[in-house]
Parts: sequence; structure tokens; C-alpha cells
Amino acid sequence: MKYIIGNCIVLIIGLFYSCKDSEINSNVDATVDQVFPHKMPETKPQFLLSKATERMFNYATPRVQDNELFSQFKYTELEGFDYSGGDGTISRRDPSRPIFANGKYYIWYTKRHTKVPPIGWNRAEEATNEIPSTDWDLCDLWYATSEDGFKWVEQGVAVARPKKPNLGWRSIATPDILIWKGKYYLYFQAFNEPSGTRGDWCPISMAYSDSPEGPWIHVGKPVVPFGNKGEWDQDQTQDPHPIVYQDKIYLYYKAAYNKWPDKRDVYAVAHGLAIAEDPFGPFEKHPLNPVLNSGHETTYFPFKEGIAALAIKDGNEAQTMQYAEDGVNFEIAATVELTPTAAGCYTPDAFTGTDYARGVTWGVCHFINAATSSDKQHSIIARFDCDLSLDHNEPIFKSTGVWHRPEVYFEQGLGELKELRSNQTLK
Ligand code: AAL
Repeated sequence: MKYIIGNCIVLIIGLFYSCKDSEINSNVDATVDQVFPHKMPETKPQFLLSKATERMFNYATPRVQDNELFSQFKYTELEGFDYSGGDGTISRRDPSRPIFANGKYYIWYTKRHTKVPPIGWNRAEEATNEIPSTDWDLCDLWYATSEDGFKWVEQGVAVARPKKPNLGWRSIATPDILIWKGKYYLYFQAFNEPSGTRGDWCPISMAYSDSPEGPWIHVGKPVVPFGNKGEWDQDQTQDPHPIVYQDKIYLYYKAAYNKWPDKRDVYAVAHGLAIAEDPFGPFEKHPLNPVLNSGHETTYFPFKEGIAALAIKDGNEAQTMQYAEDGVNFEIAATVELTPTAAGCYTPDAFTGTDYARGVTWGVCHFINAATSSDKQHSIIARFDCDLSLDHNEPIFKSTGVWHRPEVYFEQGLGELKELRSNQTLK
């Protein structure tokens, strides 16, 4: 009897573990001893794979060249912008996404035209009404138009700094555009102190107009306020990036956290999502914020039924394209290189509320290190082209590598560390 009971227990335990096993490896036949084939399988093979090989089939396509969210980026200097010979007194940066209206493209951007170049945010206390601390201090929002996206004509100020003490009196910067029910809304950062004083403190504010030509009316208050004390976005809401998605306004924004005022060396950056049913708000912050754990400036566009994001500098997932089918839960879609900084993508369906978006082929971005020496600091805006579109297939954008001249690498030299390292080598 004891023998029979003992055998039954062994059998039950055996059955339990074999059920568990088949749950874990459902569809995988561990007994089939197969070698990964030479011809790329279209779907995940049903035999045991290494984690890395398995992951290959989690992407849209296992071959990166076939992945619609993989692209190289090609850059072109924009014609039509004067930078005062690069002396640092004129800067243009953080451009909006281009839109097409009245038969031409429009962009908005941060423009600084000051008597002297910025002195740097470590010296923010020395900034005056004429001396900017950072490149984005003492700025206004300007706009330009173009017929082909390469040659631009600067049209003038779109939104100027208001008088002190109104919100944004010190500087307004980093705009992006929303078209909602036939009207135009510019979201931007509004500073009431020289950037660098306590970090980069500013909330997102907004101005609205019936036409992309203006006139713009500044609401004069934060529309995406800071988080409460102790929350990740307690000190800033920056880089607004609005998209019409699921009949609402999905505004992605960035905040640097874990640092100011006294902990600069532990700096982290993430992106949040704030959703509104009206351009004036209220913007409700998503309970799962931050929704993107990497990337400096924000670059988002609707893609298929979801939202795609480009994470550039900062974070474990820097230099990746990401995708969230629900606009919230982003996952890495591709690793990319030579990515555009502060990119605004030309996205004709960003505001149509489409339920299947087509992606992008070009946009504008900035280079913050355009100066030939550090006392002439300024930024320039440029155009990039890519193939992150369902409707194009340009082989040059799908090549899997770009090569930089050795000088580019040698510019990233050791500096003062060189001596120390050479002494270490001797030992
Ligand atoms: C940018 C953005 C924000 C910062 C500064 C101006 O590239 O991240 O806008 O405040 O730099």
C-alpha cells in the first residue's frame, strides 16, 4: 500500500512539474535539437533559443534593414539664416516640428540676439538684462517659412518675452506647435530667472492664434505646471511636444531630475505625458509618468496605431527609437546613431487624429556646438532626412553603419587625463 501511495505522489509531482515546464516553454519543443538556420526565419523558431536570439523576434522585423523604425539620418545646412559671422550674439535652437499651411512650411524656434554671447550657467548670478547666462536665456520665439524645407525666410518674432514680472519675462524658449480645430497653439518654456540660477527652472506655457502668422496671445500662466515637491518633475516641465492622439492632446515633456540645486553629478532625465481635451488644459499628468526613461529633448510622432519616440542623449536607452502602441508604454524598436538633437519631425498626420499614422521622412534639429571657440557659443538649426515612414523605402537610410573620420574620434581626446593614463601605463 505504502508503495502504491509513494508512487502516486511521485507521479503527481512529476505531472505538476511537466505542466509547469510546458507552460513556461509553451510552443517550444525542447527535445528538438535544432541549429539556427542560415536563412533568416520570418517568425520565432519553436525550439530553444538564447535570450538574444529570442529578442530578435520581439522587434517589428528580425532584420534591422526591414524595420520601419530604423533609419540613418542625413543632414543639410539650412539656407537663409544669418548668425552674425558666428560671433555668438545670434543663436537659433530647439525648433518646432515643421507644419505645412498656406502653401509653405513653417517652423518656430528659440532665437537669441544679444549684445554678447552667453557667459555660462555657472555664472548665472552675473547675468544682466543684456548678458545672457545660457544660450537659451534672454530669448524670444521667432518663426520662418520655406517652400522646400531647405531655403528658409525668417519672418520675425512670433511670441516676445512679456514685461517683468509676467511669466516668461526673462526668456521664452523651446516651442512646439499644435493645430487643434483649425487654430494654432505654441507651447514653450517660460523663464522668470536666468537659467542656471537654481538649475533650469521653468514651466511650460502657451500662446494661441487663428493663423500661423500670428498675432499670438500668450496665456501668461503655466499650462503644464511642475510636479509637487518630491515628485520627479518638481523643478521643471520642458520641451513640450503635442500630438493629437485618440481625440485628445497628448503632450510629451521632459524634466531633468535627481539633481538640482546641489546634486548636479547625479543628474537624470526622463519624459512625461500630460493629456488634455482642450489646448488651454487642464493637462492631466499620466499616472505612469515618466513614460520614457531616456532621451534629452523630446521627439515624438504618431506611428501606425501608436506613438514613436526618439531617445537621443541621456539614459540607459539613449540612441534608440521607441514605440508605444498605446502612447504610454514605450519599448525599444531600434537602435540608431548620429541622431538629430532636439528634432522636430515633419508629421502631416500629427494633428489629424488618424488611427494609422504613416511616419516621417524629414525634420529640423539643432547643433549646440556650432561655435568655433567657447567664447562664441551659439546654436544653429539644420535639416535632417530619414526614412521612418511606411510610405518610403530609400536604401541610403537603411544602411547599417556610418563611418566617421578619425578626427571625429580624436576630438574626443583624453585631455588632462592623458598624462595620468600614460603614467599608469608605465607602472
Ligand atoms: C534644450 C532643452 C530645453 C533646455 C534648454 C532649452 O535643448 O532641453 O530648452 O531648457 O536646452
